[in-house]
Amino acid sequence: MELEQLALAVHNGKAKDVEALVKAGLEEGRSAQELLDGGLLVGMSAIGEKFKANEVFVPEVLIAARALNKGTALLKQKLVEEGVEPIGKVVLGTVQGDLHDIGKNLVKMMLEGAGFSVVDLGVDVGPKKFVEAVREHQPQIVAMSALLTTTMGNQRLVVDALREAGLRDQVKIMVGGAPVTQSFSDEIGADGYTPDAASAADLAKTFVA
Ligand code: B1M
Repeated sequence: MELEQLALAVHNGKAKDVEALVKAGLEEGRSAQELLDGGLLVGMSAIGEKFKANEVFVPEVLIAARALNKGTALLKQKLVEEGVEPIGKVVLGTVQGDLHDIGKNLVKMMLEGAGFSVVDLGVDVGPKKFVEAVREHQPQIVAMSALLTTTMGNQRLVVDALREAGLRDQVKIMVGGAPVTQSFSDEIGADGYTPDAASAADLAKTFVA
């Protein structure tokens, strides 16, 4: 099998092809790392770029992510055996009072597609839970999503709670969601904002580079 075929299968959301190609690659003696970096993540990154450019939309990304997950599930054990480390850890959640999770889930997929491990706290996550998760998981990055003008302010509460807990300087804080802007991010003391999920993964990479 060729790595390009594997990347294309992820890009096109062909989960069964991804499964077959990963199995074939492993049988040919390729490392899990090679299949991940040279195939699966290349395909996911390509779909992310197209999503950013509005050339594909949410359904295509979800289908590609499903195909990616098929591949990573097959590689998981091998990756552990090969000692492959994720490039960083992110604690992610939709803030308190907010139940929207489609965008957050896309951010999660893009982050995982970029090689991060993600601790997903779900929706309606209060400042205390973010603080506890940072203590427990020691991530490099905290990422928050908010879809309502009435909940975006709760991102500030998380920044403040992390500061009060003495954890602010240990993490980079990223914010996003439809009503959020760069100036809002600056105002609440976050480290970065991006308008879409693919650029969120790009920004996260700069934080661990
Ligand atoms: Co609600 N909703 N909703 N809703 N909903 C909106 C957001 C709204 C704009 C609709 C409208 O009135 N036109 C409006 C908000 C108005 C405002 O505050 N300005 C609204 C409202 C008012 C409400 C309720 C209050 C309605 C009611 O009950 N009266 C209620 C609130 C519930 C609550 O949260 N407490 C509510 C409920 C719901 C549903 C449960 C029915 C459902 C959510 C289902 C779910 O998420 N599982 C829902 C939906 C689906 C929407 C719309 C239609 C779509 C949102 C969405 O998923 N978009 C939305 C209207 C719209 O946008 N057309 C609307 C697709 C998603 C991919 O985009 O999440 O923006 P988004 O993510 C983007 C970027 O923002 C970015 O990346 C993604 C793209 O790449 N991004 C990040 C997101 N997080 C990021 C984090 C980052 C970086 C980028 O870094 C960390």
